[in-house]
Amino acid sequence: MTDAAGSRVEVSDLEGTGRAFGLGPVEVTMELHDTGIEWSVANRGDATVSIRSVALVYAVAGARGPVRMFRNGYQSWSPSTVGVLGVDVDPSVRAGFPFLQAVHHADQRRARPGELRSEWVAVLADGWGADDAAVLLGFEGGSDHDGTFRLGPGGDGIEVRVEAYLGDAELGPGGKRSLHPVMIADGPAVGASVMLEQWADRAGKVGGARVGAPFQIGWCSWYQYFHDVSETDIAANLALADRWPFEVFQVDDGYQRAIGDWLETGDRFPSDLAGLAASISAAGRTPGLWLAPFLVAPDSAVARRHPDWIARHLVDGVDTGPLRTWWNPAWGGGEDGFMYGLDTTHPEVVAHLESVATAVVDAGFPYLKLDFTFSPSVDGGYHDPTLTPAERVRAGFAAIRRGAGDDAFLLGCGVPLANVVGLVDANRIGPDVAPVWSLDPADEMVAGYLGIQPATAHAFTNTLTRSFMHRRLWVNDPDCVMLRTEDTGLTQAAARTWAHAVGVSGGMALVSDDLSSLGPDAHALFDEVVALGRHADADARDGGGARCPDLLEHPAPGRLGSAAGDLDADPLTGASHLTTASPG
Ligand code: 9PG
Repeated sequence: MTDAAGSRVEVSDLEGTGRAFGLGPVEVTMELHDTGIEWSVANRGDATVSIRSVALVYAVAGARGPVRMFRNGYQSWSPSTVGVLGVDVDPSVRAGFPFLQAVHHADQRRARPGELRSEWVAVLADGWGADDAAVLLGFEGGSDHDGTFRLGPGGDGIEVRVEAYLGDAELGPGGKRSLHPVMIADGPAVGASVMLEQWADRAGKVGGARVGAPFQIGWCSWYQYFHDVSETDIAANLALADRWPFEVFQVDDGYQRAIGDWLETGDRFPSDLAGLAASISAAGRTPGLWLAPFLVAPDSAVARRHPDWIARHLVDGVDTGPLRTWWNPAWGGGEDGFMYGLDTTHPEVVAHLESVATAVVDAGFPYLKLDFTFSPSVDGGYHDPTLTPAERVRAGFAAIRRGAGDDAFLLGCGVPLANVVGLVDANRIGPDVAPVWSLDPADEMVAGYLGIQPATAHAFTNTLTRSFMHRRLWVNDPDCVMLRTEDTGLTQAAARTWAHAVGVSGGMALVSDDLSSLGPDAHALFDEVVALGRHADADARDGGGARCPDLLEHPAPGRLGSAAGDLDADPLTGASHLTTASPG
């Protein structure tokens, strides 16, 4: 077998249509149109090749600069912000930490020095003026492979690489893969959000997006109880829920016996899953459950019984053991908190995921939060090496959808967003909130990656910059509002800013506080969030929805407008002003 791993097929300054060219046995065919690129890659040789990526490189001439890029992050928690070429640095360049890079980028390798990247879609603009020219580049899909745009120095000026990322997927002799077409559109920088909406409309249609779920109002256990949540906590909050408009009551991380053993509850939950769901249903709420379906703790029953279900860690092609895809000491697991990644290309794993999903729905949970789902995208040895990372992620989600049924509400989290259109109903679109607005640079845990750490400002930024995704690709989950007024580092003004952003966005409205700690002001604020949210979401269903008008004007924008109202915030301090529209 020829292993061309790492080789890049790149084309510079290709003109004309229908041209084919080869590099060794690999042949790329492209048609360039004014409105985009259609392309495919084929193996004309007689041995299997593995392909890391296929890239078309545009040389950009005459940019005055500074050149800006709206950088869409890879997965739910990945920051989505504007970067300036020559000023900002891809976080991987500072980190040099493939374990974390695998979580936040399609390609876990370091970016080139000076290069900025965006996943799935990007907007580029030259200069800082509102009327300056901008161009949108966007892959129409992400089900077959990821797509990365890289803006960097090259030749005498600037290069833009349009990269179909296949992650070393093998292509047999005579094999051919169509690549997702790339859409190209241009307009003034001030219209960046409009171009993104048009792209999302297209990608949603191509991907058969599920965009019809009802407006979501609920309670989630995570941001008050974290891993230590108990059945008593759930019961205490359920007992206080009568005065709240929650439809969903979602049990988050902490109920399970072990990561991977989802059907058994841990010691703090005397009831089994069916009993837990029954208590929530009896209180008139829809039971929701958190799972990290593609992770297994090394000492879980599933990992001990089925060591062959785990992806392998390869070093220069040599198997060095099970693939570790995440680390969380609070989960225990027997290896200092390292978790293994399930191999979603293995037919038995697919059957297992399907049966787990069926079992949790049958136990009474029609709402599933599927977390840490980037796991199958991590580089490693998989049972079927012909699948791309995107296809591995999607295979896992498809199994869960089959098992859970068409009526279940699936919420992706920590999910490579491009990979799951048409399978999920909703996706988390930002990092975790926390009882603090912003972090100090000294809080940075991994060089370059401060933006992924829990902080309300981080969630706020993505809620604005990814507002165009809502009801076009799925329902947006901005993360929970923070209503508490004690034991919090959030000022009341910042808590209101966040609540208003959630409302104006039209995304899911979830509370995650101990309800016994909340007074009339918290009730009033949440009522306001729900009213704003219903209004904005109804408009989104009609093709409108929230828009960030200053998307390209700052690294982190501060404005969000929708049918419900206009929010104007200072992302540095969390201060804001809301102008509400009359109720529609
Ligand atoms: C449960 C939590 C909650 C939360 C999810 C997710 O980068 N990180 O270290 C990181 C850790 C946890 C995390 C997100 C990122 O939280 O977003 O809502 O469900 O898991 O463990």
